[in-house]
Amino acid sequence: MRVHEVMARTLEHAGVEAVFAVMGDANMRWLADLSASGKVMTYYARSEAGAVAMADGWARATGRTGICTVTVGPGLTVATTSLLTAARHRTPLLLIAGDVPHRNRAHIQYIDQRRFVEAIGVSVRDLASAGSAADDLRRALALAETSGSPVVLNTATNLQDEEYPSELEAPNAPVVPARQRLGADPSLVDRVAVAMMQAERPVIVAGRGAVASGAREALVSLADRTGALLATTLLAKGYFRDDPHDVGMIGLFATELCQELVAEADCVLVVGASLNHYTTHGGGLFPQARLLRIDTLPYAPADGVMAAETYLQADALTAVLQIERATDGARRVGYRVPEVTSRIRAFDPVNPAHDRPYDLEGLLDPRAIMRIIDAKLSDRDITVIGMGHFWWFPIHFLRSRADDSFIHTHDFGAIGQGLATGVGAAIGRPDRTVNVIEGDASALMAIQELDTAARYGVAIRVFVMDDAGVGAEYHHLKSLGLEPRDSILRSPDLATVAEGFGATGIRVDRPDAVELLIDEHWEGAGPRLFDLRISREVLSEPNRKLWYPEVVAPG
Ligand SMILES: Cc1ncc(C[n+]2csc(CCOP(=O)(O)OP(=O)(O)O)c2C)c(N)n1
Ligand SMILES: [Mg+2]
Repeated sequence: MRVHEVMARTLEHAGVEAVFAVMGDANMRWLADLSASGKVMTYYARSEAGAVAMADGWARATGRTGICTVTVGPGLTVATTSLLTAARHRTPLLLIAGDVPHRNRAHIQYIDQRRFVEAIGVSVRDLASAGSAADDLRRALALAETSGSPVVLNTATNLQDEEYPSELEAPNAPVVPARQRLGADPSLVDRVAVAMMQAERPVIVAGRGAVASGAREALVSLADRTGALLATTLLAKGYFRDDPHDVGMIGLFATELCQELVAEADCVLVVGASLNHYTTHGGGLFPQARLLRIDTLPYAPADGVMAAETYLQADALTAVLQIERATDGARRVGYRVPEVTSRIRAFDPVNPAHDRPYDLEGLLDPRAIMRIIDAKLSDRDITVIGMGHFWWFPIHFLRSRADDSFIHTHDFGAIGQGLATGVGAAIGRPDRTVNVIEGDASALMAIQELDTAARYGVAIRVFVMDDAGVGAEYHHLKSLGLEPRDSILRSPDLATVAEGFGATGIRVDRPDAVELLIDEHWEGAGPRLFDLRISREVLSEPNRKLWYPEVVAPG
């Protein structure tokens, strides 16, 4: 048996379900082997950036390790931005890259792939020899899974062509043992419990690590005991939905009420969130608070982020249960005084009465569109959100219905990641419906993946917030007093473009027809792209705060 066949069989033995690929000379052999036995579904994307983003979306939506493959050299370089997005998100992902034969530097597609991948901070392994091929592949898979991050495996074509020197046997035990929950050091747990019980105005902030750990009930119970208010980061948006003490998201997307209350906190317990410049308002989010943190990762001080007084390196659920056991059994009012609870109850962040008026010049109002979509979403929907000026609209106006209602793609600050991530998520979760919300410039960076969605009959809704231009730059230039003209770019007829790919394209440009058109194509086979011709004038509130800090209250 040749090594390329060993690679295919090893993936099958590992229970791999889906591989996202762009075929090239350096990965075609084992892809052909996979196809011949038909045990693993292979999805061919239209660009390597798309293939990797699809594997990332698949992994995020299924909670499993995403598998993708690209050919040597340019295959890998085209994939880079998506690989970095997955790395920043810490998505478990294996990227099997072809590599030139015999490290031949004269090969036109040669780059030092190891150094290239190392330079972007991603783990890299090589297929070392024909005899170690199965082990090398298994180890790379296990590393992706246990590190919870992407791994690139370079596979030189000369090795793929060699004869495997022994019989290939399926492993008789799982390659990776079951995940474990690590508890916190009891002496540190006591410190956190005492700090929380002493606090007058405690706040608990949950991040994606809390969600992954299933810590909601334990956090609500600890908050009830300590009188804490509940908040989340963007990645855990809506985790405490329906709780009367939920103040929503901290950071760039926080509401005025959340910002005011969190700013007054005297003790903040952050659970499963890495805290960055954006979540902490450049480090100044809770100036008076003692900061306590729980995270599975080793403590890593970040620039501009306040230091934690106590840091528990532990699983969120396990540590929170430990903290509650260590409290003295008393129940405290804490931050839940009547004045605060009634302010939270009375606050409606999406009340249309608070919408600022704009001259829309006959175009659509992005806020109105979001309200229409929000009314139609259910707990079966997963919504993938890109980044750009438009992203505040879905983030602010769409409510979460389930802990996994949203997938965000801004991890590396790259636009253009939403569409392919959404296609991968939809392939991974046929039991759910995936919606993608992208900007026009972002959608056009990956529009060819609509073809992938159409080819595989992926029933996905793509909403393009089409302001005919790079809206983020339009508003930023204006705020700097500079000419915004160059940020305006005519949009092509995206509905016709979609039809060309075999998708359904719906141009939505009349305010009175929005609801009807969205309704008509809400359900359907294959991808549907809604080209929503919105006004670029409606400024997002976070951008207003960033760029026009002197304008505060809505009006
Ligand atoms: C790959 C990449 N290129 C460029 C940028 C800079 N950038 C940030 S937001 C943005 C505008 C995106 O336009 P669009 O998708 O139409 O969304 P809008 O801002 O118009 O709502 C751009 C170009 C980036 N972040 N990433
Ligand atoms: Mg735009």
